[in-house]
Amino acid sequence: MKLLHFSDTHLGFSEYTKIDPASGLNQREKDFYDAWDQVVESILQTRPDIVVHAGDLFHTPRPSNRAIRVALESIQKISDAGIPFVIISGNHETPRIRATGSIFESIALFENVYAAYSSKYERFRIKGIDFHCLPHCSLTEEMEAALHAIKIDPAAEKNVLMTHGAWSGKTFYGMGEFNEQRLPDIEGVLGTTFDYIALGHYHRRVDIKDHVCYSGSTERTSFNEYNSQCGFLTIDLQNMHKQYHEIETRPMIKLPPLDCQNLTAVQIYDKLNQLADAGTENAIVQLSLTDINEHTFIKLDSRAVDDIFAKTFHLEKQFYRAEQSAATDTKSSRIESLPVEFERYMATVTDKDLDQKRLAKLGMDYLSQFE
Ligand SMILES: [Mn+2]
Repeated sequence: MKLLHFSDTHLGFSEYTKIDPASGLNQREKDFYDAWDQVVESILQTRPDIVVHAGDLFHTPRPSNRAIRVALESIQKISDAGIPFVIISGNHETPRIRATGSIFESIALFENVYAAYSSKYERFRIKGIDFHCLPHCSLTEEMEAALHAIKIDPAAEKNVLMTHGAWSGKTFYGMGEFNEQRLPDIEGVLGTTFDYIALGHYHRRVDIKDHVCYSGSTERTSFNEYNSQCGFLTIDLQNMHKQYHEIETRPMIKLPPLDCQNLTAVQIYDKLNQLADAGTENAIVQLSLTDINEHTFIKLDSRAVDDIFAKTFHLEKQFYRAEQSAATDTKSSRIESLPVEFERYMATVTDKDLDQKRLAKLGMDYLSQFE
């Protein structure tokens, strides 16, 4: 019994201003469709027994007509091929207001498609296997309720859990998004073991345990993912043999910071020419020049740097003057989602007169109400 697990396809994502001349589409938007097409191709060619998508099919709750067409056309093909397709909604496509309705209502109309998108637990039995689905829930209480609604039927041959969120064990697998869902060790909470847990949300391919896996995304939505692979997983549920299949995507490169101390502008251009020649063609590139002395800084021509990297797809430049570099050497801090920041703050509160537990709970409740 072969499962194909993919996630976080973010159809409809677009960035930068480059247009694909043939289609007139934003080129980054097209990159995401191309990545999706590669997975769909593979599904139709290798014909896994069941396909699971662990959320963030679309980048937004109201995807563009084009994004909808790309998704429906492919899902129609998978449906016509008789391959069951199980999908849950992620935080990116779940509407904040229920009255908006979900695009998944349309997807669920296809034969062989099983979609869970109503902020509650749903279970589908396909080919003897139970798929326990926990889609993104808008409220923490809904997630709690969904989690405790999970029921194992002894008649099922195998049990697969699908969910979308940030696994929070020793490591926190978050994306730093405001509305992301924190997932506890679900097996620990329920005292149940699943044959496989298909996770979505975290864009890197990670095994939490041998049978608890993030497949990662099929394209990169930010520089945080510059060194991650893009692709999908196949899992044989009989022998738990897993295989990761990388797909071809636009390279995203974070060049090592160039220390410009004691360099003249001309020397900097020389170094940049070498860097640009080392495989930055068609790539999204982040470049940072540090410790530029005042004199050089004035002479440095931003357009000349652009010209050196003319063959890149997109160049993101950061120039730091000598004193600025010193300032940025101080401990960098990253702002996470509000609940994470609140927890961090609570960990620093040492006032003995406070009921810490109660305060933490109250705070979390307010935050989730606000969300
Ligand atoms: Mn995502």
